[in-house]
Amino acid sequence: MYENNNILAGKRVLMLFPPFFPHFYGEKWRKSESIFPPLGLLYIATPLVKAGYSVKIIDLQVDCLSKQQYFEHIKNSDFVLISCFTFAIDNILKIIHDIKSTNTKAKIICGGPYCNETKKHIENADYTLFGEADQVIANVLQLISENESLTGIPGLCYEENGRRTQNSGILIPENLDDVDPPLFDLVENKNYGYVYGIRLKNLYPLITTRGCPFSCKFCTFQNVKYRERSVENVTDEIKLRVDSGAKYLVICDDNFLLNRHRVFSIFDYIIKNKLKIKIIIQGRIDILDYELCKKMKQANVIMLIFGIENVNQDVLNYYNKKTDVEKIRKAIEIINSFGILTTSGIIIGSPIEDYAHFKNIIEFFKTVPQDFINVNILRYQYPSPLWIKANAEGLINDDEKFVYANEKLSKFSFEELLAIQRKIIRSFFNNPKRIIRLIYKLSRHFGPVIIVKLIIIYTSKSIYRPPQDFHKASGKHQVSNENSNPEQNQFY
Ligand code: B12
Ligand code: SF4
Repeated sequence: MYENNNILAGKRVLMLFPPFFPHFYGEKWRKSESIFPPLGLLYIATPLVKAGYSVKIIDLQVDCLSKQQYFEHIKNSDFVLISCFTFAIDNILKIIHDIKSTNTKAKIICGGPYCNETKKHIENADYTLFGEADQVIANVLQLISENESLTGIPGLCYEENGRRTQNSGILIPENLDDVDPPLFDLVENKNYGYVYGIRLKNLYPLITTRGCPFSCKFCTFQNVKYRERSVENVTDEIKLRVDSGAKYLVICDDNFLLNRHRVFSIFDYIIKNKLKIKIIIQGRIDILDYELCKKMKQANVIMLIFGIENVNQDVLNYYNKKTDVEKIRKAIEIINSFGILTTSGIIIGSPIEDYAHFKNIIEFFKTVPQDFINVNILRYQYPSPLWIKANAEGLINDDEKFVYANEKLSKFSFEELLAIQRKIIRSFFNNPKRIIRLIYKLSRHFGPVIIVKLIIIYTSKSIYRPPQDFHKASGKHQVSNENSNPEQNQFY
């Protein structure tokens, strides 16, 4: 049953990636088109496989399990490791309940972004481990197996003699070069690589830095020390992926484009070694200029994905984004001049935004050669600075760990913001020049077939998934239109 048994294989480790949607096995199971496998789990799988454990990864978003299969996996495990995302928390609690009622011997260990952000033990789990677990996980499993003391493991929370103990500190690897790369072999038969409904085969994610030196007010990722892998360590992994058949590489650091010298060195390696790989980069625009774009073009970068968040300077300042609108405009123009695709994430619904701000967003995108946008409604998520402020002001209750902007938190109801979101997206794509440019760029980078696929998807209106899908899963948000103002609705 376990794919990577070796002679040392002893204890069986089941790694679970829970989905956001309510039915995660059985007939009502709903597929999510995921771009990447769960990277955090793949990172911690490497040391466990190395130590001789039999490791199985189940991504409940992409693996369609019958009820029987789901419980079989649980029954046949000595350890169940769960990666915890906030949106999935209700499902995580259900999974823990299922494990406890099926396999009393299995030890449940939780970790991941939700745990790191909330610093809270997951109810009924045996252990919650805070921090980046790469260098400590094998040790934790060994100590548990041998019934040894766990007091030396920083950031581990567990029950001892009927009392909950939380060891002080958390472990994050200082030198990322000491961390083994993620073990993609464990998910090689699963279907990943979906972007806007289209599957790009042989697409791999790459993380070259961890942590972030910025402090955007809406972001939950605060005070995590910024660290870089060395150029050599990164290029070794790039080579490894290319050798194993990768066609696309998505660099999904929060801050890849931060250290100019390092970024140039990585691209120089790709160019010098004529690596046949198409690169997509996610990040900020801080160091972007003509020289860097030229280098990117030579290294076969085909798309840049930015969280620009807004194109109103007062909103950017409100979010503490530390960037300016003119810089954003210039960056998009330069990137476009090299034929590279751009996607930007926009957030609407801050307390200072009114219709004039939304009109500015629409006007801005009429004048810049941007190819795609994602428009998201501002999410107040614990423990972002915005959530903490709104909570202190009594606008969000302690148990509402994520709430979308609504009439209490902004000048608009959630429904009005949804309508504004649609309006911005429609206006963005209702632009023949943009569509022609998009068709040209897409067919150059991905071949003409992609255009047909995109047209089908776009006309069936599934090009973006409205955020209320998550609310259905979490049940936390009440949509209200009590404060709708018909006059203002003219905007829609
Ligand atoms: C790359 C990335 C993505 C990728 C890939 C995600 C994936 N499947 O792994 C894509 C673009 C697909 C993505 C999508 C989303 N993402 Co994302 N993403 C990131 C990003 C930038 C890096 C994640 C990463 O790989 N880090 C490197 C690995 C090594 O770190 P890690 O995942 O945290 O794992 C370490 C520890 O957490 C821990 N750990 C993890 N799991 C477990 C389990 C156990 C048992 C233990 C002990 C330890 C442990 O050890 C790991 C190794 O050190 C982070 C921000 C960040 N810098 O972390 C956001 C982040 C993880 N994403 C986030 C969100 C919200 C999303 C989306 C829901 C966005 C959306 N609205 O659609 C989706 C859904 C993801 C999904 N269902 O797969 C949030 C999560 C917040 C939260 N509390 O849940 C983050 C933190 C960004 C943020 N600040 O808001 N994301
Ligand atoms: S939004 Fe990005 S740049 Fe801003 S704090 Fe979060 S991770 Fe850092």
